[in-house]
Amino acid sequence: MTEFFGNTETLHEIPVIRGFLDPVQQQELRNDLREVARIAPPFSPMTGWGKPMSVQITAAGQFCWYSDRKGYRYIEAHPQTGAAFPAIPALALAAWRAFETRVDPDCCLINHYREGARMGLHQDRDEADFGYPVVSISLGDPALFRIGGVERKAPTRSFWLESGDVMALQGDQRLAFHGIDRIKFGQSALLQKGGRLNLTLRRVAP
Ligand code: MD6
Ligand code: FE
Repeated sequence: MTEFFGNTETLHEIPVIRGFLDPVQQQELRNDLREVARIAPPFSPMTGWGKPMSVQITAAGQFCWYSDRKGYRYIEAHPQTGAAFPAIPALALAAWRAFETRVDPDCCLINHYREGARMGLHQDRDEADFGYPVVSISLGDPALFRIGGVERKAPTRSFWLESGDVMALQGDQRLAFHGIDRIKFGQSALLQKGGRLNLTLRRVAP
């Protein structure tokens, strides 16, 4: 049985478990994700205005989020290989279960931030049931996370997410706008070439 440490704090009303994954668990999950990336190579989806996103994405589980000229949607086969996505790593499932025990996630979206990558303010609203949380795991370099309200113009606040931290958007915050302003590239030695991995666990199907 794996044991988890870490302290839950509530940052601006967002539950964050600092150090949910200890350094050895972070390495184990990183190794599992290397295998996921070998089977399902990361790609850069197109934004709504025809520019590729600065993050590269891939997924584990049944579904992967996808975007092209036709819009946003979840897909069940890799856009280049046509293969199904690999199984969700055990440590990622453990992070989900810290917040939601009724059902397991069917999507673990993996975002890779290289130097200078960011993610604009967005809502996660392509899933069937907003009663389930979206649970996030951070690995590698620290990232400045920004979150506002359910309306784009609501005021925002920011905090840093570090390697091993787990947090969730749930309840009233499930549809809050959020994004990543920047990462501190080169701070962490977890990833060979530096940068940051963010995993978001979701329930896409009802
Ligand atoms: C990131 N996170 O941390 C981007 N979405 O790189 C997200 O977009 C996110 O952290 C839904 C719930 C939690 C998140
Ligand atoms: Fe998101």
